[in-house]
Amino acid sequence: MNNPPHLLVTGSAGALGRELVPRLREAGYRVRSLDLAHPQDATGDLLTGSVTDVGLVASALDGVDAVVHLAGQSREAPWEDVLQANVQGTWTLLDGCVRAGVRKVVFASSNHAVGMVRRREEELPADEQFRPDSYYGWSKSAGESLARLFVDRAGLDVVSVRIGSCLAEPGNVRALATWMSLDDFRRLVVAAVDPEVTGWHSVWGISRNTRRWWSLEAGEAIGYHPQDDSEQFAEHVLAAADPDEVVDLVGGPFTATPLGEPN
Ligand code: 15L
Repeated sequence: MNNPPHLLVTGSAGALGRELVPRLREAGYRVRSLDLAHPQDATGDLLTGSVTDVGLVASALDGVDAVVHLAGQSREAPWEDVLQANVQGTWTLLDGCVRAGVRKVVFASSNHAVGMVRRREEELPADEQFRPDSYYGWSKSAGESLARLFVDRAGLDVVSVRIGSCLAEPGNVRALATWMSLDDFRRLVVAAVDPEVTGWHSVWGISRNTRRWWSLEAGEAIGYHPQDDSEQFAEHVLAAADPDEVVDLVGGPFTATPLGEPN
């Protein structure tokens, strides 16, 4: 790769960030990390503080070519927390990008933006209409909508990823369909930060799972060609299956959690 883009990863110390950053570095990317706190053994270009801090975000964006925005609440949480971390944080980042002249943003949205959608015969497109399952899911739909505003009105290029279950291994029956391997996540980010991917794109963040019911088409269109399949874990997962597990709604267990109560 000639001259890979210089990246900022927000939420770099979170569950996804701490897996993604080393993989991107290994793939040859220069990465700056921003999080509320960093692990003691963290190395490299680190900035510490909140993504809602306008001054800090301006410093974090200085000199980078693209941002992978993972920071924020990643599960159900009280309304005020969700608003602050996910809505205010995403606005601060997007507005900061415009001011800093950073055009490309990869936005970590979530399947929970459409969590109440029920499985149907045809695969779900990656731009399925919003139907959040939680305050958290709503905040991701708000983030997508805000990002689209910044594409249309301020000329940003945004790839919004409706992430499924991004883990080392799928932990339940639902995740056999919704799993994204950590290496496929890196493949997706590498595809998305390519400067030739412009405008607005919404894609599903899943692997090439045999049991998937969300479409890979929009991802493939931007060059995301997942290589992993949860099927290798199926026997083990099915042997421990919970008969009451919610598997026919996109959002699975989030669809039954009381609103605002951490799950
Ligand atoms: C998410 O959005 C969460 O951040 C993650 O913790 C998982 O629960 C995932 O969705 C999922 O739906 O499996």
